[in-house]
Amino acid sequence: MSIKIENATFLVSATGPKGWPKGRAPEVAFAGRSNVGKSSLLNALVGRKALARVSSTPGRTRSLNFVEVLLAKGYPTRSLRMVDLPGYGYAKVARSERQRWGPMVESYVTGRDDLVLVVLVVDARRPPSELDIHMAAWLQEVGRPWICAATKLDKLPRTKRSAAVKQAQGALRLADGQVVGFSAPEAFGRDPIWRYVLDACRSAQSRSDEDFKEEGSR
Ligand SMILES: Nc1nc2c(ncn2[C@@H]2O[C@H](COP(=O)(O)OP(=O)(O)OP(=O)(O)O)[C@@H](O)[C@H]2O)c(=O)[nH]1
Ligand SMILES: [Mg+2]
Repeated sequence: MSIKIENATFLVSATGPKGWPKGRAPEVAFAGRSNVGKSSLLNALVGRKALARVSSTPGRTRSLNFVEVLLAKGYPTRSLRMVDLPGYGYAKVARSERQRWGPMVESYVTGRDDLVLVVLVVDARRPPSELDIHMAAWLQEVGRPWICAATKLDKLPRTKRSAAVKQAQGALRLADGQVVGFSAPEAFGRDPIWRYVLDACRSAQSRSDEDFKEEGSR
């Protein structure tokens, strides 16, 4: 499967619920440590170089950045949004900035009705950090569907890649296949992530169709 995207555009940058886009569409959010490669992963998924800003300075993404993605005709979900979340764990970000991170991400992940999937991005070259494990446990606790992308896999020799993915899977307590090995420059890992994204959109859609039917029959 190679996803066919008709268009992808930067929508809006928001620091709180008032700035979140109006109008319903399934959303997929990318969470993870600062500088791990969230924005690069988002860009690689939609096949665009600079929709979400990538930088050499960690902690660059400081608000929620919404990207609108329109898929080609024939997909059950044509329109969805991808949300680049600010990264955690960067010590040099001012304390005041770090204090804003919690509520900004927390209110979105717990309160956004249209959030159908969170992709937790970790660095394939090292074991998930305490903060990553904490984040995973929190996603589990709030009951959001989530998967993990172990990125920068191109920086590991081929012989070490599957062990790195397995290590992340164990540390984050995920099932087989739920950690996807990824590389932005080599663009691998795109297909399995898209499969999760489309599945999540589809199950959210059928849930909301059922709610609709139930409302009608009441
Ligand atoms: N080799 C390699 N480098 C990558 C990959 N993904 C990201 N990078 C590099 O890692 C750095 C950080 O990437 P970003 O995508 O800006 O990371 P981020 O998680 O969005 O960072 P913040 O927004 O600061 O939290 C950049 O220099 C990227 O070019 C990858 O898959 N492989
Ligand atoms: Mg970023």
